[in-house]
Amino acid sequence: MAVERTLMLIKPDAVRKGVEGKIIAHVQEKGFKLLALKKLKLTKEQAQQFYIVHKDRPFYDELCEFMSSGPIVAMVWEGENAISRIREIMGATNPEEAAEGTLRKLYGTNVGENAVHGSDSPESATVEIPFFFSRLEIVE
Ligand code: 3AN
Repeated sequence: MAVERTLMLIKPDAVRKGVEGKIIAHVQEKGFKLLALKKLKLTKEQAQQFYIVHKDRPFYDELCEFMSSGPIVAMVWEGENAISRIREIMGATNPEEAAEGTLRKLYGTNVGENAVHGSDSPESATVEIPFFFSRLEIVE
């Protein structure tokens, strides 16, 4: 078991639904520690940069349009195996296929607008955390 840090985003669909507090409480109740949190709105260019690994996928433009369509909440969470465990708590990409009780099942809209993002590997977390937070903003 390793203590890890992961970046999580509450996407514009979930912010529009007003479920930010429920999502934060859900992750806290699973035993993770919140180290950083902010609400912000990405420009389309910033969304393109954040999702650059998906640039060749057919949904890239739609994804960046959506992610810049309204405010999001960015968070850093810490805990044992936080990266894979928070992905489990989030559920499958498509909310219709996500397991009962997962965040995407509870709060997702559709496969593109699926309520939350979580880093998918230690390498991703290492890039994604500093995309949103400076070292001084991450409080243990
Ligand atoms: P995950 O976020 O579950 O790791 P990825 O990495 O396959 O999923 O996709 C990144 C993001 O791209 C998803 N969270 C979702 O918002 C969007 N996305 C994935 N598949 C589709 C699709 N078929 N159509 C539209 N958007 C998609």
